[in-house]
Amino acid sequence: MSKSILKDAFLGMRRQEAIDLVEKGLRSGADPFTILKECRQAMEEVGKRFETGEFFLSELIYSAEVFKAVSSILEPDLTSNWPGDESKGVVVFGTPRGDVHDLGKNIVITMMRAQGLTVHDLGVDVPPERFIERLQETEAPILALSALITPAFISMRETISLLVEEGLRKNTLVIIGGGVTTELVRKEVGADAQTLDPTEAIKLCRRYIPDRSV
Ligand code: B12
Repeated sequence: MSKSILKDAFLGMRRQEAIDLVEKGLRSGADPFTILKECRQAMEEVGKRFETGEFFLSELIYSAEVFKAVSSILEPDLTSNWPGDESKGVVVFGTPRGDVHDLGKNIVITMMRAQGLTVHDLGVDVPPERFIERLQETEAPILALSALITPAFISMRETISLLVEEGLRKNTLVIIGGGVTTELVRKEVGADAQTLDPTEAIKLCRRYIPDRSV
């Protein structure tokens, strides 16, 4: 499947065409992870056009609908091609206060669950206290935070500060992701790891879990 055709369907807000292209791509053996990456890049372009004023909020909202439709088609393939693994683990996951973006978070959660991780999804706009409460209730060793807007960095930092205050920081792996995050952001907010790649995130969790359980 040509990358630009799929991107054009996203940018043209042609939901059905995007669905057809993804279905056709999967049928012809295209890598689902590559298709996901192309969709993400298309969404990035939607964001850029929104920033420049070429697109409005309506396009931002509709592109999310296109993405949701496409990701539900991709999900079975994204979650079925992994080698089996014994390690199980518990993750508390959410989008921090001030941010309501959840498309990327939901994809990562689907993939984590398919890999045997138990994920407590707290949803979006989650205040720091709720993350801490849930970590205490579940004794989860991993906290995953997704951020798509820069104000969410402040909430991430507040959440991590609260982890420190509550004495949980040392025993919690904090992993962040989402379009606006970078290695620099990781350092600034005090997280342990940052990635945009769900596969990498699952590997990080797996590497961490056996260490904590012994
Ligand atoms: C769709 C969209 C929306 C939708 C969101 C719908 C939804 N249910 O999520 C709606 C319309 C609601 C929306 C609202 C707004 N948005 Co918006 N939105 C986007 C857009 C176009 C796409 C985001 C997306 O879903 N991408 C696709 C997913 C799959 O990618 P992803 O989230 O990055 O996830 C991948 C990885 O990062 C990773 N990942 C994600 N989370 C995590 C977490 C962990 C732990 C790990 C390991 C990995 C991981 O997994 C995914 C794998 O592919 C982006 C543009 C962009 N550059 O991303 C703007 C963007 C994020 N939005 C933006 C803005 C400004 C807004 C609004 C303020 C607009 C407004 N004026 O109201 C509001 C903010 C509302 C709020 N308080 O949060 C800006 C943010 C700018 C900034 N730096 O702060 C962007 C960058 C657009 C832009 N360039 O201006 N938006």
